Amino acid sequence: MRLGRVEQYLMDRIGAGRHLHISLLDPVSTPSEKAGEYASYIQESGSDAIMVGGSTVYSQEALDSFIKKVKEEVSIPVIIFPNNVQSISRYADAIWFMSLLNSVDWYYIVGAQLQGALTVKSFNLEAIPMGYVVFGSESTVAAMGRALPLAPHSYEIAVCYGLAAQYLGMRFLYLEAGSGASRPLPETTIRAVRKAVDIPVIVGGGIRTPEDVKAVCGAGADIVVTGTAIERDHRILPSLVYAAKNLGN
Ligand code: 1GP
Repeated sequence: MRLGRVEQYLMDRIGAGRHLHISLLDPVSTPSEKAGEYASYIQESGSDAIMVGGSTVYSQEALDSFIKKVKEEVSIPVIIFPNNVQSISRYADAIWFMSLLNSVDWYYIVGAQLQGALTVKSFNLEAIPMGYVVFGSESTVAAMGRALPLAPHSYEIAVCYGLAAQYLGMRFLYLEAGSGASRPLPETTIRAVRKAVDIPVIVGGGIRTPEDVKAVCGAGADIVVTGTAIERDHRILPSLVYAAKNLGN
């Protein structure tokens, strides 16, 4: 099977033994007129890609306009991180085609996916299959996605979800502590999942400092995602990227 351009780009970098850093821009909390400027800064800081999305994105029109501004400024891949069917834009390079595995609601496991599938196809958008597992009960994503969130230290269950994602053919696994979480996922959980699964592991939520990045990557995350840290003070970004890139596997 031939991988899409963005997936190949990610896999080449992971295959070269690198830890990737991806910056998350939430179009609801990022002023639209700043989209291009922020994107350009993210690329200059060395991030490997930009994810665009958030739990409360509600307008495809606004998302289109946001992504167009981002794309005008950068050459790194722009990947949609969708919360629902309105988060599909023809202007992105790819979309995480994701299933919220620990939702109790059919809609977030496969319903939104079947409703969005023809739109993804008609936009000729690269779909990258991903299993998404949410931890911590206080996050917006847990509430919006009707998740039965895992306790951060529940590594045994996280391993089972990770294996299930892999055996179902998903090609990435995202361990989500929730945007704005007070701390990143515990290293024990990341390490146990990394050890058990063969697909790349993405970790996000609550990663604020270079020390957090080192801990998460050291425990085995192939990709770290940060959003809130940059929103609070963008000057932290180069040091987060540096921490990921200078920690060999
Ligand atoms: C959210 O994991 C991402 O889906 C990023 O979380 O905003 O806490 O960096 P933060």
